[in-house]
Amino acid sequence: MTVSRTFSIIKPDATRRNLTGAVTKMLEDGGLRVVASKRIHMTQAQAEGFYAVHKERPFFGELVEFMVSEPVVVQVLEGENAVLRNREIMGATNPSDADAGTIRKELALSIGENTVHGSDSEENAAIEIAYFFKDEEIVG
Ligand code: DAT
Ligand code: MG
Repeated sequence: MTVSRTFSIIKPDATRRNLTGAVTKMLEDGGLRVVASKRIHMTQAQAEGFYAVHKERPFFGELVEFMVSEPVVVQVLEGENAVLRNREIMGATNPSDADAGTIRKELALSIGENTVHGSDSEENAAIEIAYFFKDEEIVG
């Protein structure tokens, strides 16, 4: 068994609707363990840096504006094939394309306000974890 880590954000649409616990329960029920967690209000610079890969996309401004609109909960998740497992639990980016039982199908409001972020590769997971957490904040 290969235990690995991924990075997750419970987005503003979820914190606003008091769904931090509901989202976390779906992650835990899916086999992932929260090994670091903090509630933060992202700055504009933090959000722009985090989503820099999308800066040429037409939705970039809207995405950054949304991510700084309310607090978020950033988390490090651990489990077997954590990156892939988390993407399965999250469901497709657009909630109308997501499978039943996934976080986005059950809880997301729209393609923009889609409740959770999850790293898309092991390499990006390491970069994203380091963007928000110091090593000593992660307790496995
Ligand atoms: P994911 O979050 O599933 O990895 P992504 O990396 O392609 O999706 O995009 C990052 C976020 O940007 C996504 O969670 C919501 C927003 N987004 C993506 N496509 C969008 C679109 N067509 N319109 C509005 N927001 C979009
Ligand atoms: Mg992505």
